[in-house]
Amino acid sequence: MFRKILIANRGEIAVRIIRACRDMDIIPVAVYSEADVDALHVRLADEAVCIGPPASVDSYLNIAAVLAAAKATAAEAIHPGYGFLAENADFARAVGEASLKFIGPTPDVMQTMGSKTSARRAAAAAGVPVVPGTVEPLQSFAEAQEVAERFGYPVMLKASAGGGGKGMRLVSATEELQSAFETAQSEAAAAFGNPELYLEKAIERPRHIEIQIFADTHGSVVHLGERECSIQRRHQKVIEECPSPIDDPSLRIRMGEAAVRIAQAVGYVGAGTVEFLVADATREFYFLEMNTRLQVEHPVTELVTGIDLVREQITVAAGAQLSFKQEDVRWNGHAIECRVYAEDPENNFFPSPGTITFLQVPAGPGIRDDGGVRAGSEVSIHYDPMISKLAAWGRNRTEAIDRLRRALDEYQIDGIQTTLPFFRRIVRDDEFINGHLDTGFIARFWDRTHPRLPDAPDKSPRSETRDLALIAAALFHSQQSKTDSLKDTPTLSTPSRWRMSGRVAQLESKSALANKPSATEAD
Ligand code: MV4
Repeated sequence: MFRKILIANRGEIAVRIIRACRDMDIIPVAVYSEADVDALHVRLADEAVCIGPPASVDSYLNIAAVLAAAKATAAEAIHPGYGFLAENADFARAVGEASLKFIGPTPDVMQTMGSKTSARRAAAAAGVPVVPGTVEPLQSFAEAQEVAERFGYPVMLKASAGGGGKGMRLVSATEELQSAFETAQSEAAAAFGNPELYLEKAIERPRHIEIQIFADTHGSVVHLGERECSIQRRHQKVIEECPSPIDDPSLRIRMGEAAVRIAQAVGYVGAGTVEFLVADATREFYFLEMNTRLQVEHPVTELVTGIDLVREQITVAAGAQLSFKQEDVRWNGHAIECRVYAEDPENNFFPSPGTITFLQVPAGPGIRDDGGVRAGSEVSIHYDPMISKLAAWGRNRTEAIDRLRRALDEYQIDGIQTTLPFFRRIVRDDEFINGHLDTGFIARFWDRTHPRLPDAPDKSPRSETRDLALIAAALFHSQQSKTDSLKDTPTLSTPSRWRMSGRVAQLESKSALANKPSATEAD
């Protein structure tokens, strides 16, 4: 077993990996940029090495600096976390060449699954349904035209070197194809240095469901069930849950076995995730892509299966067998995770950097917060603005939602804007509560909760200004009702609706006793 592991990452995932090291009596070594000198993961590690200036390219993406830090601290292994160098085959190769252990799959497998076309080819070879479309990159627009006619519109143009929805184009009719083809090509070239595209039949209103798999170096490949990831905003997952509200054991087995077949076919080792699109009505599923890293949303699988995925990654990298067989895996209860971002939901989710002046993290029955910040933390513009993930476990989905609601109401982060108010509304939304999820949920939710009056300008004041204005309105209203006490005027206990820059806001008293109005957007 390793004595010392270097974590080539920052924020909440670095803290998460440090915790697994602590549980295993392994010395955690942190790396940090000059912007992270006071970061939580630096404070929690035994040793910490500054690897460069704030910009990621000069620090967390700086392979030479990370390897030098590992050498300087005599770390035997490197855990890449997710993002940054986690799926960089050159990095995984360089780690091996430096006689260190990369905690993850081999560079070759990482490379194979990193190309969307070679991943589709591997899936098809393993007998796993892929979305109908081209397996090889398109050689010309003429070929795209011919294939689109053959599969029938709508079709999806995708970048071979892409993923996560970047460079993806939905084409609904033949007259749109040429411009979509040309823009997708130039976007793919700009984003990935590779203009190659492939084309698929578009699956309409799909669910995005992924399967967690785990393989050791002794031939054992196991699936740990699914995660529902359909609640996304601009291809960023927002809320993930395990199991999927579909909760269909036969679908879980069929998708799980398909994911295991792919992992076996490519000689996968470590934690991996196979992403599928699921057509809700027919329950047909199609391979999308495979992620060769631990995912952000791994906690919901851990909460339901009781398995520590980071611990298993470390023991498997050290050559041990998986601590469980397929028949040992049990799914107990339901878990839902919200990704808490330093973004302002009322300002088009623009990043909201700044200093956290007050932090109250929820706890209690069934609550887990994987955070990477503390009071005083500087949320900087250099890195992804995700500051924590809040997960709630319950015996069933209803209890998980109730606990998540309680925890979100308890959560308090001052000094920056966050997506917490956005989640507080989602967990009260009927469509969400009913579990009718597909990749269009957020768009529909946003339209429902931000009805734009016909003549309304689309700009709304920043959230705290809006809240202050609404509270002022409520106080004015309550003063009015006092002065007109003789008249039969509605009190605050009966909801009153106020228009604020074209948005309809509902004022209701939080409780008769407090008679302190809460100002929330109308759901
Ligand atoms: C699709 C699709 C429908 N049909 N491919 C999105 C990113 C990457 N994981 C692949 N994705 C999709 N590929 C076909 N043939 C739907 C998605 C998709 C999606 C599309 C639009 C808006 C949000 C989405 C969320 C998840 C998946």
